[in-house]
Amino acid sequence: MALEANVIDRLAEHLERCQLEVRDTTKITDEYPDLDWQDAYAIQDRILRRKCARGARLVGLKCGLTSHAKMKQMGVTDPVFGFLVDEFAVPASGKLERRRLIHPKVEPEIAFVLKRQLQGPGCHVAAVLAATDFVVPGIEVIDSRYRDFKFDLKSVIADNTSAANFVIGGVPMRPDEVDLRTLGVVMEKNGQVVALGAGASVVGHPAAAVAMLANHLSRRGQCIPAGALVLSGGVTEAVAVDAGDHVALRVQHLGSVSLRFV
Ligand code: OOG
Ligand code: MG
Repeated sequence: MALEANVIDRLAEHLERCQLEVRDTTKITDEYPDLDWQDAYAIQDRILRRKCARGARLVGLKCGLTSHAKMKQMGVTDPVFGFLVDEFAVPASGKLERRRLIHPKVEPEIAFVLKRQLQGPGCHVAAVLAATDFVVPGIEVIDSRYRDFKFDLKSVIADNTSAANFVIGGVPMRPDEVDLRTLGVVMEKNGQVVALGAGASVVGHPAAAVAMLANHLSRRGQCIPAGALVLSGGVTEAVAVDAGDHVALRVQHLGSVSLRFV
């Protein structure tokens, strides 16, 4: 760790306030260029602790920047991982208030719900499939707290990988009922197709992203707990949204899920 504990606390408080007060900020590596990977995840952990202290519940985890489309869009090279709490969840076909977000974007995701915990190191696609109860379509709403959505990997990790909201829905399927690599994904905004892809866009197989998450956590002495919801990462580029927009995601065999920005 390169930063003092009090600096970690201060940066966590700053980033979380930006989220709660709906304002953007410069990226934290501008002020702390020596910030290391451990510091970045420590800041994220402090944000989670702040939320839990106020009564939030950890409900899942997310993988980010797991597709080439997303890496290219954001100008980065490696996946990142974040947390999901209950207050991020939006009911299926529900509404989200635009004024609570800085500059929201939506992305299509394949979500996993685990029936058994996943422990790395050495976690792989088959272990993920064996531990998965079901998969469902999900729309993630990301909202970087950084100005103009511009960041580097350490800054975005500290900012809980831009997590803001998510909605899951459609038809839950067991992982042996579908081929997750060839699943077609269609996202529409106001009835127009805005993003198209297939499961394999996510590191070759969406379950491989979940395995990467388990292996990442094992380096920090953690695992993915049973019952966790895991977003495997945007299949396509994220699409900007505004008040009045209706977003629908259709995933082959898994039905559809939607939300509206008001
Ligand atoms: C970082 C979060 C990326 C995904 O699915 O790739 C992410 C960002 O693009 O702001 O959630
Ligand atoms: Mg995402």
